[in-house]
Amino acid sequence: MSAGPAGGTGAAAGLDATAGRPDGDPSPGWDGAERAAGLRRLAVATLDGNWEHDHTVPSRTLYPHQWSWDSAFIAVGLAHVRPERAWRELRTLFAAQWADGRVPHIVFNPALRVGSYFPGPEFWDSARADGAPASSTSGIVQPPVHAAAAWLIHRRAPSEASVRALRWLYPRLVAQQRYLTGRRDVGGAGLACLVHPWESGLDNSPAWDAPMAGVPADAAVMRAYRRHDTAHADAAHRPTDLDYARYVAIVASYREGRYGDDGLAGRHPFLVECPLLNAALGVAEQALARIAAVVGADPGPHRERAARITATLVDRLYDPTTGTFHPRDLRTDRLIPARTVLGLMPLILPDLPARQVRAVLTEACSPRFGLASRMDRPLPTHDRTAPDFEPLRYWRGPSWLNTSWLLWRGLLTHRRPDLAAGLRESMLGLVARSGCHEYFHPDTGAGLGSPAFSWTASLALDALAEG
Ligand code: 9WN
Repeated sequence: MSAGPAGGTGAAAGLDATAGRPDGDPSPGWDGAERAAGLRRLAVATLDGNWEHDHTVPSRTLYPHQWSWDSAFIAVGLAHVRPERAWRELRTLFAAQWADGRVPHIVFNPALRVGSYFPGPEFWDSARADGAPASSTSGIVQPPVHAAAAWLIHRRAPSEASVRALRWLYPRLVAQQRYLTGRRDVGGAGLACLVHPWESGLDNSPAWDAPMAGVPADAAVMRAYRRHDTAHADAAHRPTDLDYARYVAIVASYREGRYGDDGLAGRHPFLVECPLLNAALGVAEQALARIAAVVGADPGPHRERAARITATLVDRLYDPTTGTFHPRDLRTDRLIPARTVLGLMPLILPDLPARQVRAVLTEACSPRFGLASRMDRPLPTHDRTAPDFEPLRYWRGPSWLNTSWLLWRGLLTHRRPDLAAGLRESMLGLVARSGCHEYFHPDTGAGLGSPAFSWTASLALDALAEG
């Protein structure tokens, strides 16, 4: 393996970065400084346009509230251009943290009219749950990428203000971890489980087809609701009405128990351990160890927990016969066979054992995902060779910048500058050609979904700066 990633920042540029970059200038090597500057202008304008007094909306049309993991990705990009806003983004999100430590996947903006998103605050009805915050939120979570984001922001420009921000965030990030590894350890092995496909962030991934098939629901239920997404995006690209009926049924079941986690194993219709959510959990402990050292807390327990999470992830979610990671369906206690981009995500773990690093790289570079130092097509979200690969439908094939960015950070961590450079070039090329779209056609690179999507803008900024 090569000695360090392009740009020479070594393992420092992974999600557990140990050193920041000295400046915010885009890499002059990226296809000409002018092109990089144009991209940067577009990204900043997109983020500014989506700023909403104390947070950034993922998209003004499709997603007009605040989303949890979006905010973490957004903050990473904002750190390069609007550092104060990066901290504000995280503070606003964590101000809506529940008493049990869960960070809700949506924080609703009370100023918006009823019906501006489905399912909205009236559907989630968080006010009836114990320990919910004063603001209306959803009751489920998303992958905990926030501690890593906070660390990247601080490393980007360490200052008194960033140390203050870390001090405020640290106990909240610890509580978030405690919730996920405590109440959400339904399998009892030390990993967190998803109670809804939305918690994965890759909502409609083929990985969820098998567990979703067991959720009793009837598409006709959706006649009682008004879907907001299909009014703003092509219905053929979005989940079906039957998918939505199941999404709604799973929320209804969780809401019935007021979002309590006791006894989930016996009563909840969807329980899955996900490689991405748990890899994020491990990286969060690595980041917390570094943050602890800055705020005067003990990094030791975080390091120990990080090592345990990685070992358990390998033990429970790695399949030596396929050579990749798979989600585990806790209702059947079986690995889900679909080979999706989720299987590559544990590469973000700096302590992933060499055998699994090799396996993930082999999988990523196979025709299934096409990772290469010169990529001819963008990284898809599902195995291109699978019969259920769909180039247009949500998370079932198209390319998203966040999954590419996570893999890119993993490649930097594991010192593969050749592959990291190829992926970065592919990511930036997509945005330069098609704009800050929500996602991209995995063959042509055409922009799909929302045209002014925040994390596409922010992660492009981050990739530009780390070149
Ligand atoms: C449901 C906001 C979110 C992202 C998810 C993405 C999509 C919502 C939806 O948009 O999910 O949470 O309505 O489809 O799948 O990853 O956080 O951008």
